[in-house]
Amino acid sequence: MKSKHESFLDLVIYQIYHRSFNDSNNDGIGDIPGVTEKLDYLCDLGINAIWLCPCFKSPNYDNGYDVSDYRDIMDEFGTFEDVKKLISEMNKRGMKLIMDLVPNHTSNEHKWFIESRKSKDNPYSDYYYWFDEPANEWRAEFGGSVWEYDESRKQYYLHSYAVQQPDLNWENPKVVKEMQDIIDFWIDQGVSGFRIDVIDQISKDFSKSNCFGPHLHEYIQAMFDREKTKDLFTVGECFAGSIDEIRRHIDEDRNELSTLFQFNHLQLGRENKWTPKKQSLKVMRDTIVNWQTLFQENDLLHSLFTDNHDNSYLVSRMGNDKELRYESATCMAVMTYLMKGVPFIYQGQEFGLTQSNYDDISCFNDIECINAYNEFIDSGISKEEAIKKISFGSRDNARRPIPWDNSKNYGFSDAQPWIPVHSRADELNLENDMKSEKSVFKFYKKMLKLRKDNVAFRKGEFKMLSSSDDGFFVYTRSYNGEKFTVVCNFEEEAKISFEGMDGEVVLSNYNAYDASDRKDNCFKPYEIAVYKN
Ligand code: TEU
Ligand code: CA
Repeated sequence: MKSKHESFLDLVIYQIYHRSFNDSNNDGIGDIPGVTEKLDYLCDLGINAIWLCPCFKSPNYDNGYDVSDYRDIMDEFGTFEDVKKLISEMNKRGMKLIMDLVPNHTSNEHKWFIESRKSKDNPYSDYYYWFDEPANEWRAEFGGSVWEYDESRKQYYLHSYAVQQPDLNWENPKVVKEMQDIIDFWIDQGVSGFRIDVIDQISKDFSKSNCFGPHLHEYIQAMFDREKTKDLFTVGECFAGSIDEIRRHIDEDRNELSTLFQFNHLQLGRENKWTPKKQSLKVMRDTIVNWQTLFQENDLLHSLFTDNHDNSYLVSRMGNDKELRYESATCMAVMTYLMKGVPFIYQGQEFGLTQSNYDDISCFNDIECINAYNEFIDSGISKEEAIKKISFGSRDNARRPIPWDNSKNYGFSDAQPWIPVHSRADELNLENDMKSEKSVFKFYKKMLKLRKDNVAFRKGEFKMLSSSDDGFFVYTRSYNGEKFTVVCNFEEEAKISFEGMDGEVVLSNYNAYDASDRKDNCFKPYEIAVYKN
């Protein structure tokens, strides 16, 4: 790895869905000053960068992923000055801000679309895809056809997501230029990088697929292969399936992206979006190890994450979020964040938040799950069955207000929050976690410190010692003679013995710091140990 990508291995990124993070002015909606208030908390945890979900002007059909002005801030979230203040407070603490760029689509309330729909020959007419007839049979991510008829222009436009999210036409050089200008505008405000929403979709082939089209890399380079963007950290949301495809996006010599998000491991623990499926951490291990090995062999920068704003917390799908919540949350953290790559921690994960449980559709807000619920009911599925599916799969599971403490509305806001709080907030709030003997937060903090203090965890070689038949996971990280052996046991108690396990225990989730205490090499359910060799 060259020095630029290698330096990104020092980042520890925290993803903030600010609508649900912290409400500073008590209107029930989390906001930018609310993020600023929590910077010291994040520093204490060991975070040095924030990925902030979209905070731009938006009518909020998809909670900010439908942008109506890329250069201004949504009123609910504060002002432009608030963002500048956030950046300057972050700079004081040596933290970097990664903004969320949404280049594939805008809001239908964006000025470009308002103009574009007026006629076939206005300056913005080719900013979107317009056809006289639907060009194909594609289905939109949030239900229905991707083609929507527009009465004023008397044509159909493309929307890969909601009707209110028309896809931009990147074949139009003016669109490319607009996006470059937006990127530059935010660089000038002091932003250090971007997470790029569905980057794989900006080029399409209407006869084949609406992602990975023929001009994709040309467009990515147009955005990021420029003098002004050369120091940015960029992570693309990208469903690349093969290592060759991944290499085309993040090979350092191609000047495209720094890294990308892989999603295979997030599909685990469920049959599909709405139906659970019991699966052991063994499958997760195999998936992680596969990518870890391929990225390492190809000298590519990997991203390490298990949670985000589009999925319920993984601890509930792949771990035990009841009796062994602390153990499984910490075990999954060690499996993930002591690997080689850039860690991304999603809000709430650091104190072991889980899936919520609601049985009334009025407790949900997200466009995807509301549309899906209506489709379930229309297809004859009972209300009980439909709500069970929504409760399991809704993205709102990751979007409930963060329960900070035991005060009113769990410290999120004095006002009624915009969406009902986490159904287990009485039990699972940060204050309780901090007071507990088994604090997930304190464990995360220790783990991140270990990563920070030891270059082996950041730059070191990864090697798996256990085999894929084992009900546990043992690996080493080594760099210039410095070496650590990491043991993660899964749900069944197991005898584990490998070279390297005689070293000093530097991290444990069972308080088993003295290796000589361990009887018969026995590891308890979800027990982890990290040995320094
Ligand atoms: O998500 C795109 C994406 O990958 C979807 O297919 C995702 O699986 C979706 O959440 C369905 O559950 C990105 C954003 O992360 C998401 O929040 C936005 O809604 C979407 O793009 C459209 O901008
Ligand atoms: Ca607010």
